[in-house]
Parts: sequence; C-alpha cells; structure tokens
Amino acid sequence: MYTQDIIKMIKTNYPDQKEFHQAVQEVLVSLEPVIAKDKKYQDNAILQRMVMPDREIAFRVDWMNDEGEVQANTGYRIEFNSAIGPYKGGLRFHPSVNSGIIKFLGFEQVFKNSLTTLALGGAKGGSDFDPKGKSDAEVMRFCQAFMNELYRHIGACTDVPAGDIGVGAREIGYLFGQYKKLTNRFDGVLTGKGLTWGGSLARPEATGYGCVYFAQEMLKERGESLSGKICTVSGSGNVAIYTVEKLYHLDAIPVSVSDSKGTIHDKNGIDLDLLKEIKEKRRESLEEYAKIKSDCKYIKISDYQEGTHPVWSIPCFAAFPSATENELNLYDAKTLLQNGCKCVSEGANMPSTIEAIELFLKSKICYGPGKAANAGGVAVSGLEMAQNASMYSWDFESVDKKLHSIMESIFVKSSETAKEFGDPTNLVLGSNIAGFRKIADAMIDQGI
Ligand code: NDP
Ligand code: 2IT
Repeated sequence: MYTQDIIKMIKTNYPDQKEFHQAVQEVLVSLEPVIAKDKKYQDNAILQRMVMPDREIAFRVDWMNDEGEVQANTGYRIEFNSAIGPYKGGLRFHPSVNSGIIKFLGFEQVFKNSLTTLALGGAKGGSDFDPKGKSDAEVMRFCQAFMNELYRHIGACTDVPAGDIGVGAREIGYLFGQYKKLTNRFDGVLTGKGLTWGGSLARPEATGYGCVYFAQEMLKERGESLSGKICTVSGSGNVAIYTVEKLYHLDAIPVSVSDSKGTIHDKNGIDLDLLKEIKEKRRESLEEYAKIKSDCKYIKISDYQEGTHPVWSIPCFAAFPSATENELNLYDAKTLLQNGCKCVSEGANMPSTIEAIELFLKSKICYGPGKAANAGGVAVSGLEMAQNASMYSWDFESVDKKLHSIMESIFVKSSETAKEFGDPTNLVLGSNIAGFRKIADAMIDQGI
C-alpha cells in the first residue's frame, strides 16, 4: 500500500531517525482513508514530497565559554514545507537534539501550522547546546554564534523561527540582537520577542492557554467541564506553567508538575507563584519547590520505576503532557485510564507513544493530539507576525480572544473531518487529514 511503502522508505533511508519514523507513521496511517478516497494525492506523489523537507541546513557553531575555552556545537534549521506560507517553527536547545529530532518536529509543525487557519509553512531548528548551568554571557555568545550562520536562511517572509525547549525570551532577545547587527533590519524575523521590541502580548501564555482551551472544547461536546476537577500536568517550562495558570482560571485543580530531575505532587494544587519564581526567574530544579513546600510529595527521577513516569500514576480527570516526546507510554496510558482519566490534551510535541495513542483512541476518552492541542503557541506567533507587518500591536484581551477562537476552530475542523471519515471521536484522524488536505491541495495548485 502507498502509505506503507513511504513508511518503509523512511525507515530504510534514515535508519537512525526513530522519532521521525514514529511521527511519519502516526500521520501516514491516519491519512489512509483520504489517500484511498482521492486519487490525486498519489498521482501527484504528495506523500513522498511531504515526508521530505524542502531544505535541511546543518552548521557548526563555535563559541567561547566563561573559562575562555573554545566550544563547538551543531546547529540545524530544517525548512520542511512552504506550500501555505513562510517556514515557521521553533528552535530547540537541548543536548538530545540531532537531525532526526529536528526532522520529526519539523514534520509535525507542517500539519500543526496548517490547522491554525493562518498562512504558515513548517520548519524547526535548534542545537545540541545545553543552556542549563550556563551563564547569561555564555548563552549570549552561543546565540550570537548560532545567528551568525542562521541569519542568511531566515527572513520575515521566508522563515521565522521562535522558541521551543531551552529557547525562551532571553535566547530570542540575543538571537534578534545579533540578526539586527548582521542585517541592519528590524523586522518580524523571530517570534516570542520582548513586548517593547515587537513581541505580542499573550505569546508566552499561548501554548498552555490554548491547550486548555482545546481540552475545554473536547469536553464541552460531551457536556463536561474542567471546573472543580483534578488535573495533572508534566513539565514545568513555558507550556506547563501557563497550562497550570489557565486551569486555575477555569477553577480546575492542577496537582502536578515535573522536570528532568523529578516530579512534584502537590495535592492542594500547585503553587503557581512559587513555580514561576523557581523556573522562570531562578532557573532552578523542582527540588527547590519541594524544599519550600514541605507538605508536597517529590519523587526524584532516580526513584522512578523503570519504564514509567510517576506523574501519570496520580489519579486525575484530565492530563496535560507538557514536557517532551514519548513521556507517556502504554503503561502510563493504562494507569491513567484505570484511575478514571477522561481527557488528555497534549501540550508537548509527540508526548504519547504510538501504543499509548492507540489505547486512548480505543477507550474513546477525549484525546487531543499535540498537533491540534498545542497549536496555540504557533498561532499566536502568527498573530505576532501580523502585528509586526502592520506596525501595530493588539491588547492582551484581543490576542487571547483570537487564540480562543483559533483553538475552537481547530477543534471544529478536526472533529468535522473525523465525522466525515466515519470515526467521530478520532481527532488524530480528523486533525491529520484536515491539516494534510490544505497543504497537499496547495502543493498541487502550485505545480512541481
Ligand atoms: P521549556 O524548555 O520551557 O520546558 C521544558 C520542560 O520539560 C522543562 O520542565 C524540562 O525540565 C522538561 N524536559 C525537557 N526535556 C525533558 C526530558 N528529556 N525529560 C524530562 N523532562 C524534560 O520548553 P517548553 O515548555 O517550551 O516545551 C515543552 C514541550 O512543548 C516541548 O515538547 C515543545 O516542543 C512543546 N511545545 C512548545 C511550544 C512553545 O510555544 N514553547 C509550542 C508547542 C509545543 P528542566 O526544567 O529540568 O529542563
Ligand atoms: O512546537 C511549536 O509549535 C513551537 N515550539 C512554537 C513555534 C512557533 O513558531 O511559535
């Protein structure tokens, strides 16, 4: 079969890129009904072309640490697809970054951006540089060196990077400063900028808020709500923090967060101010949270049971995986369901394994795949681009309202498409097909 041939081709040609195989398999299997229904996609070799990035850029980044030692890292920008708009997607700085990770993220981004209703192509980039434990001066020198290579590939109408793991307001600031020095241009070439120099209100909040709005939409259709409900959140970075904040706005009770060193279970509800202080200001581990709030439970990563993530063993009504890929496996999914979980809304990219997703779909709980549920971040990045292009900025309420309505329309589109293909609760199928059609049709319109 056509889709299976493409999956096989990817596995043969790129044997080491496991996360990319996983992302391609998840999407292509769900596209089978639309490929079978409409011959034009196979006739135009759409799948071969969509799994292959338009352009893959890799470069060396030389920089100097505070001890005066020369360091070398690898930088990447993978420009995946520009059928419906300029390349758009974040930069990840994390030691686990390699070309397969950036490729899986870029591939996901293409479909996600298509769902936002905005004109955004898909890309991703980053480096194996680890910002953890580095001084501000070291991060600045790294960002400047990274931009010394990246600047020639990006542009407000060409390719617009933003943040992801390890890249937040501080890094975007240093990257933008260097871009401006190199090009003498002040334009919307990056999103997630500071508010006084072109950033959008509500961009820091957007992914977390959007992920909760998406959960609200899924639940509303079933006559349920988050109010008064126990919720679990993993991660404790940008996405997790603003997921926790929005859950409180809706009178839900977020009881967990986690990081690369451990998990916090605070059954009275996460102390949001303390979380922000530790993670956004002090850049410390959650161990510090546990020291200050001695009545909460802290599980160190060294005490995790092999192959499980303790955050998912906390009984909850709704779960919000917001840390990283494959952080929720089949065992975790079974545990969540056994404990009565009714909703999973993915803030992270590809946080659930394929087996976990299959179980969620079989159980018919509300399952919001990352491409749909976490699209609020890039959507508000698109709104930042619109504000930059018009030399104007909107107030918080206007941006938040637009974000809310974009999340609603992503849900409606995904849900209607799932119904059209006879599997009404399957938002994996619905969102992937909806995202796919827009891009594939644009590619066909534009010729080869
Ligand atoms: P941050 O860097 O702000 O936070 C990441 C969080 O996840 C941190 O708490 C970090 O722990 C934890 N984490 C990262 N890697 C691992 C790992 N391998 N094991 C355990 N914990 C880990 O990133 P974001 O919040 O921006 O990103 C979180 C997820 O959301 C990612 O999957 C990202 O791709 C996705 N996403 C982000 C968007 C955005 O707008 N920022 C938009 C859409 C999706 P520690 O604090 O110890 O480093
Ligand atoms: O995965 C993502 O959607 C992001 N990291 C945000 C991308 C963006 O361009 O805002």
